[in-house]
Amino acid sequence: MSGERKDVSSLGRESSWEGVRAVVAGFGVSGFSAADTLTHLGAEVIAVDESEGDRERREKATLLQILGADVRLGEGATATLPDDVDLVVTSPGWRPSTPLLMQAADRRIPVWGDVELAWRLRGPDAAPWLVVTGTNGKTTTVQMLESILLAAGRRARAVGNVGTPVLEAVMDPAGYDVLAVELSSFQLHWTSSMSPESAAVLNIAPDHYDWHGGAEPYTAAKGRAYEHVQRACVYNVADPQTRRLVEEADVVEGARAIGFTLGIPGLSELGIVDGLLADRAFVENRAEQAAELGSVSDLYSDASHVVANALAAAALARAHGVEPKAVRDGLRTFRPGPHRVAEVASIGDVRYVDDSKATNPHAALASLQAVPRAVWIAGGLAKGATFDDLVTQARDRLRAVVLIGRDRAVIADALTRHAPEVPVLEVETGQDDLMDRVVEVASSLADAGDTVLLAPGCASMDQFTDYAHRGEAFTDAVRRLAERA
Ligand code: UMA
Repeated sequence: MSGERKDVSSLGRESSWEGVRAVVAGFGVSGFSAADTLTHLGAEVIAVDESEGDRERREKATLLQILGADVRLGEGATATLPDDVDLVVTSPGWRPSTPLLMQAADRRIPVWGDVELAWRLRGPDAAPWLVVTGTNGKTTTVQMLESILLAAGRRARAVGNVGTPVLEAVMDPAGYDVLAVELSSFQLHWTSSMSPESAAVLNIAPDHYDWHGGAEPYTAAKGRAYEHVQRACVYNVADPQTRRLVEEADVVEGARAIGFTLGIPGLSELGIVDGLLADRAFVENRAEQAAELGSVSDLYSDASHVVANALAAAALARAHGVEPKAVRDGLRTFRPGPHRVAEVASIGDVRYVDDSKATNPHAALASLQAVPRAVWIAGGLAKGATFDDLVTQARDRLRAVVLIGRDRAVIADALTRHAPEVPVLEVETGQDDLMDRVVEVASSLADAGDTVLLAPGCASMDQFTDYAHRGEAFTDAVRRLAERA
């Protein structure tokens, strides 16, 4: 190794990045945005990814190479950290135990996530961040929040884990008034200097333990959302862990703790009174008054997790200064994205519902609790989670279970332990017509009034590209079944 390492700790948007040698780990959505931004700032960028990827990725690589970056794609490209590196910017999917990141730790090279880089590159009049995290509901919540902010006339955008990298919004020359930022536990793990205007942790349940190494580090990563919050730390009254994280956070003097509850709100809380969303936190006379933020019937669903998400989004918007009317209008016009409790068809008195987005047991349980009786389709990659709680709580709603995917035995074992009376059928992996077979088996087990529910409680990548691909395969198979019926 040669050359003295450059200190990157105080570099921002206006600094000179010339001569800074930065390795970008991963060339997916966030890796490209990081490599592109750093190249434009004048850094010497080496982007590495273990996979060559598709044509689009190779075209992006060519583009960056023309701009002067060194893009190394394919097997072996990520094995060794190059010499003379000043900074590593990692993609969220990379585990801290990945050899390249371990080498960076051994050599005491700073490792930032793309979100940390984005925070450091905000301009002097940058848009404040309203951060949303939690095991489930964060994408829906951040999109509800975006809808409210737009209804209030703000130039706002939902960014982060929802799909658009935060860096893209931060570097956008047109700028925004405010950003609704969804952050995953992976992104939070690599974030340290962020100081959001407000932040909400919606709930905490087992997920991604394989990445973080257990419950404690996973929860701690979620808690980072509250660090350095300026105005409001929004927590879930029904989930004491979220409140504890607020209490443990080092916030800016004057920041408030704001609860949301499905019950009647106390002081400094948002909640429900006679079917109305009520704010007892951001009103003049909190002791005696509440502001009405619309009605539960305005929401696209009255399922309890949807109401809870709406209250959290409303709390962040109210902390930002949004008027009650805009909260109501934004929530009323909001519709969720596909594969989130989406009704696909009704065939002979049986409903078919696609909740492929339910990628952990907590989300799958919320889905099961919204139907009286289900033929439940589950399985995939369990990510270290267990299903005992889910089966115990949902047992009485299960007509039957159809299991798919690599970790299906984890669910089968929990069913044997806690619901031995429920019929369980396993559909072998690796079949071309997997979802046709699954839907056929599920429909043969369903009675009139039942719901065939795809809420896998697992990630999809053992059999599908992602949860959307899995949901589309299910939807297509149900449509084919409807045509035959
Ligand atoms: N890679 C390696 N070596 C590794 C691991 C990954 O080379 O050891 C490469 C892969 O080949 C791939 C790239 O790194 O090309 C992937 O990076 P990534 O997995 O971090 O994915 P991105 O494309 O950068 O997308 C990420 C988020 N992905 C994950 O957190 C896994 C996206 O969230 C997010 O939308 C995007 O940044 C923009 O911020 C997706 C997600 O599944 C939707 N999130 C998880 C969830 O919601 O449960 C957390």
